[in-house]
Amino acid sequence: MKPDIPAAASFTALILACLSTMTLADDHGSLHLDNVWARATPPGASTGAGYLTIHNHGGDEDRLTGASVEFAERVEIHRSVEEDGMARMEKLAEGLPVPANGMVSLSPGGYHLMFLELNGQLVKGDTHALTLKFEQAGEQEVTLEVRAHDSDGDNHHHHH
Ligand SMILES: [Cu+2]
Repeated sequence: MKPDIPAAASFTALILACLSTMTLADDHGSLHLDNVWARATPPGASTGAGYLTIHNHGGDEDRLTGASVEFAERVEIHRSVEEDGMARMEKLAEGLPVPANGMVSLSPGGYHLMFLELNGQLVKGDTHALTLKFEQAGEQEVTLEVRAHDSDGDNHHHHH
């Protein structure tokens, strides 16, 4: 009689159960990406802006380090700042931190994705793939929706 065999088997089963639970919970890493949109651009525009909300349900800080799209040559992470009454933008060379158990919003007047050297116009109602690069979560692909130029992005806010 070997009483430790059933014990070992149930221990293995327990480990597998834990692993599969973790895999389900970790579907998109610890990140939840929400309200992903870009402003429609006028004909001939060479740049555009994109926005989203990044929720981090994990206990570790992550960092948005870059992004790519098919409709522009380059994507930079920018912040709008006001200095001496003048609005200007600065590039976040170190990326954008996403706090543990927290969130960060990219929205008009603040942080945004800057699409540079557009290959075509961003037309209201169109959707495009957006690949975001995170230090911890790696590459995450989401769908970006083009909204009216004056959209404030709140119309489609999604609660979870
Ligand atoms: Cu910008």
